[in-house]
Amino acid sequence: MKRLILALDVYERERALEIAECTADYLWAVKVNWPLIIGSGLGIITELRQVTGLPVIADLKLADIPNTNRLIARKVFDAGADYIIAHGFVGREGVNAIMELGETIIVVEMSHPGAEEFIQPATDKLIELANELEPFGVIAPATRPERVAYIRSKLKPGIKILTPGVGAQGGKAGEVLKAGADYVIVGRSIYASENPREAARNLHREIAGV
Ligand code: O7E
Repeated sequence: MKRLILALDVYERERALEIAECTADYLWAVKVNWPLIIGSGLGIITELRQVTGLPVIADLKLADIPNTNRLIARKVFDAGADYIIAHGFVGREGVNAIMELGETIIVVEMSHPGAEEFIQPATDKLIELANELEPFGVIAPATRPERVAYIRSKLKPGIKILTPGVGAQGGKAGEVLKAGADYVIVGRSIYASENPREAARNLHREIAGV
């Protein structure tokens, strides 16, 4: 089973397509964030699907009023995104507006040190929100495997846990998968390496060995 998600945080269309194509064999999905959408336009989502045949996750971390979330999500799903990532702290209506249009992933905790300031104190409530709405998955920090284990223990079975923070931010794929993550999200350790295909293959092997 493939459990690796590529965080394709480059600006340039050509480079993005090249990296996605050469790593696709080892990926479950490709995640696009604002850098690539700003650099290459929304059409990159359609192109990535065509080139890789993989699901595309639009990591927009939507955090707006329901109507604006809906307006954005409609265009992004129309462009071919399979999943959209949203913040839950705006309240259930904001998340629901996206879930009515397609598969959604809710952030319950983030991977950077600053996540301890505002997000971590709200994690329990965000887990409750996820358990109520039953999205495809939630985002949890690969940099804190003990928090992933905690989130897994509180989260309804069936809701997937996707974890960014492996590699450049210090997280280890093996540790976080053992803690209960379903997928790991990796950016710089793949796209900024000299040989992205080899980097993805090595991660894929590490994951397969768990
Ligand atoms: O550190 P890297 O280069 O491996 O990239 C990690 C990617 O995951 C990058 O796109 C970043 O924006 C994203 N991310 C985190 O690093 N930490 C988080 O807490 C959340 C995300 C993320 O994927 O957001 C989903 C909401």
